[in-house]
Amino acid sequence: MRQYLDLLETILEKGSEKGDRTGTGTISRFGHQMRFDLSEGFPAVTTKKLHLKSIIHELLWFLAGDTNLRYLAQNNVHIWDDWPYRRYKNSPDFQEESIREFSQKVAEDEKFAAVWGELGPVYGKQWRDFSGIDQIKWVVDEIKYLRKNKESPNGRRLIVSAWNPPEVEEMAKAGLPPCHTLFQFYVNNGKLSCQLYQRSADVFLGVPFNIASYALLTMMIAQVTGLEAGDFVHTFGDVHIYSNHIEQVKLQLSREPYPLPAMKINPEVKSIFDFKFEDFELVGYLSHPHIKGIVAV
Ligand code: UFP
Repeated sequence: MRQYLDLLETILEKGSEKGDRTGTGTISRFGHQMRFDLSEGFPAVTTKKLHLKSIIHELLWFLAGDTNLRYLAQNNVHIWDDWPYRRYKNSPDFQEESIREFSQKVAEDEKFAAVWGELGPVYGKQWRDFSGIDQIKWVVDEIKYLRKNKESPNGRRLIVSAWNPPEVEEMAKAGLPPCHTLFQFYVNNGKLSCQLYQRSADVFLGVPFNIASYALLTMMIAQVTGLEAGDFVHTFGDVHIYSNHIEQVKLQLSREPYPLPAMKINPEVKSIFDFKFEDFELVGYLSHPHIKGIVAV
């Protein structure tokens, strides 16, 4: 997958040093765009191993409108643990648990999860209930409607926004204000394309997940609206490499990418809300080994 390696190279060559909220330090650049033609294969990064299981569970969790860590903890997905753990650690309830013990407690103890696993009005809330609007249901219905009524003026208004200004502060408390801020669908020639605007992007750790997640979402929505998957266009605001990921990035740049795998989705599923973990199969995924990196919290 050249596009991802090109992005890494562009930041190393043209980016400049920039401090950040976490105090880690980054090399950053403002504005970038990648395009993936989903008919050419599933855009899974191959220059390190991608943990697709977490991506699928997280996406199903968003689509379910869930904002509590519990479902993720019960499915052994740990990508959101750092933020609620930090909140718990700074509270009087903290009993010296490790982050894994914290996650286990969230999985097993419903009451504990209700207090410490709640992330606030993050993606799931905004996607399914943005001030009372179910944006996912709306966008799917609108795309279906468009297919039948080609002159519909809403064909350029197929937008889902996770950025809800009055709730941004609340999202920041236990989780993060949305990084994938807004996405738009585009229907043409029987194909469904999607463009994401990502306001802030950790290119080593976050971006491989973000690409796969939105590519998958585009394929799922294409399936339930009877369209082919077109392009996934990934547009960035502050796109950065953390200073403690530089070695990992250079290692990736030294690796030769493998051909892209294919994503198989159970064709029986007809509603965007009916997908299950077992409905997805990544076929032919070859990758270089996993590379460790510390997440900036
Ligand atoms: N980040 C991503 N992708 C995500 C996500 C977070 O790259 O899906 F949730 C990174 C971007 C940034 C940090 O490095 O997390 C968020 O920090 P801030 O809110 O200060 O931009």
